[in-house]
Amino acid sequence: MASIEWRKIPTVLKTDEILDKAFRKASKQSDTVEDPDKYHRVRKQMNKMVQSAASVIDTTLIAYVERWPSLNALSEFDQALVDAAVGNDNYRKSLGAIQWGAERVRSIAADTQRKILRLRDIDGFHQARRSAYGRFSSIIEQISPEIEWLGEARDILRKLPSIDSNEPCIVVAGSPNVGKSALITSLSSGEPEVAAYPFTTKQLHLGHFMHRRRKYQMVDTPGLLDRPMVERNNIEMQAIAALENVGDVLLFLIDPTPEATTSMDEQMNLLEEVSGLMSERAILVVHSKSDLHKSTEMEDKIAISSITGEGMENLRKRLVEMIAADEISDPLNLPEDWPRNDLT
Ligand SMILES: Nc1nc2c(ncn2[C@@H]2O[C@H](COP(=O)(O)OP(=O)(O)OP(=O)(O)O)[C@@H](O)[C@H]2O)c(=O)[nH]1
Ligand SMILES: [Mg+2]
Repeated sequence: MASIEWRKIPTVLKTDEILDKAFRKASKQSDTVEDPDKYHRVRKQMNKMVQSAASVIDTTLIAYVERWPSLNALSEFDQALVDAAVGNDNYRKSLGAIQWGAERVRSIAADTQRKILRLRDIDGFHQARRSAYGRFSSIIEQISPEIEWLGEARDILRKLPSIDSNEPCIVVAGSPNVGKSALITSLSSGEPEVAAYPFTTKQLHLGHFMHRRRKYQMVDTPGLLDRPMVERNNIEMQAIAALENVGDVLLFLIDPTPEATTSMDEQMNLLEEVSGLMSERAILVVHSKSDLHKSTEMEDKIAISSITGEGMENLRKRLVEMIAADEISDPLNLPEDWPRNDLT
């Protein structure tokens, strides 16, 4: 599934801007009509105005429906994000209303064309044009709450992180202040992207490193795990559950220093809670801030420092191995050193 480029969603015009644009274009079009006979000229002009106004409105509205991704085509993670950010029901309802508006406008334009063909007087042509304009305005008026909603939703969705679900993704979790963001920054090639989660005021770090031409994405979970499970609201729970869909590996970071914001006991409780949520995901437990403590030489524990870089290469290697181990079961995704007879 391709990732959504929320940032590329075009601006949504205000309702009066849509109508202005349509009526302005229509007047210009009517000026292009040439016919020496006034009766025929007016008839053509009035019809042309209605058809071109309708076409502008229709194209504008349909462009929204088409440029906005259909929710069903989104990954579960993106669906959960959109739901948390703006509400999936509102999303569907608004796009549905806008599509309805476009269809109504098209059908009014077709009716008007037939009517103008039947009419026999200049006043009637003008009258039919005015009536069509009035109906266009009232259709747009009717869907104006949805158009306005779409404009606001765009501003929120633009700030969502874009995760490419075709590439591996590592979700970095842990108690507040353990060094999640610092780890992503340190492991990233280049500056990590900073996005905003809709459900917390905190900033979300999205970084990646490359290994054998694959992009390993890393995403932060700020503010999601700050509170005990029972106090978390629905949206946070949804977001946590969504993590299971996006991540190939959950990297759980523990700050073992005595200065840690959260006690070791509480951090272990959180690890247990999170393990319960991630029924299918591999979890890698990593100790942070190794520059501040003498890393206890536990055989399976990785200790890293985002400041000195200690343990980073080892961590990267482990992540790549864990993700690769997962993928051998996929016959289309052979490991790179897989022997191929057809090449020799
Ligand atoms: N000495 C040392 N300090 C670190 C290291 N990693 C992070 N820190 C410090 O720990 C603090 C928290 O780091 P962050 O990366 O913001 O932690 P976080 O887990 O993202 O915090 P939240 O987003 O608030 O949950 C900052 O003051 C960092 O400078 C490290 O490896 N060594
Ligand atoms: Mg952080």
